[in-house]
Amino acid sequence: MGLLVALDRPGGYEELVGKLCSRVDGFKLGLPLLMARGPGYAGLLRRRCRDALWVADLKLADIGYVMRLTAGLVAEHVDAVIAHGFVGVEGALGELKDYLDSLGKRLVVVASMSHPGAREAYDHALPRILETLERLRPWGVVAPATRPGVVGIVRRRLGPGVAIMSPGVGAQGAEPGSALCAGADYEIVGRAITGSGDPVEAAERIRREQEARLSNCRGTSHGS
Ligand code: O7M
Repeated sequence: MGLLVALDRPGGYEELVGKLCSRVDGFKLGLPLLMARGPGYAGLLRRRCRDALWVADLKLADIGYVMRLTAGLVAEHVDAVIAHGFVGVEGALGELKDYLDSLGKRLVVVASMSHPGAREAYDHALPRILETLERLRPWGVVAPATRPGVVGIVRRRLGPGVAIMSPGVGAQGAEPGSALCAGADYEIVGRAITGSGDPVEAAERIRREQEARLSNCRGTSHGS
């Protein structure tokens, strides 16, 4: 059971990361924050919480050459980098994965998204993206907590060896634990924690809700 906090809004997060460090599993750094503060800020935050999983959410979608250049700017400061799944393996995700492998870093690929517009194109592409993921075998995959059915499809297709992280819990309406019940390893939560008057209390409450829902669904469906 995992909780990743999305740090998106440009701002200072040193104190928050220190407070949340023992309560969450990792942090996902969004583009607005990385663009405003620069890639080195990821390293500065990381020093506040070394054992957490640190993910740069660049949502890369380009040719391999450019994705490697972009990922290379931040890779030394994080454990994993996120790219879009629709760009394909040859000349794109395959090159990025080889590059990150050579640095000892992990690739996380978006299978589908959490917002309603994902139904317009992304969901139609899911069968093809699953083929890409089967060939590529990235360390992690992003699938939407707002549509746990998609999380289940990804888990069944890729098996237990991939880390699934699911955004959409809280501000976008998904309940804590709903994606975990569908097979995700981590739920990504941004505003419900970072926008709360008491982020520590919010993170602890979400943890409790994840645990409650997970023990409930495991009890009723044996975790399937
Ligand atoms: O909890 P929120 O809604 O404040 O933030 C959600 C975070 O998850 C935010 O950082 C988004 O960029 C991210 N996200 C989505 O909301 N939907 C997606 O489909 C995918 C992501 C994501 O993390 O992609 C890697």
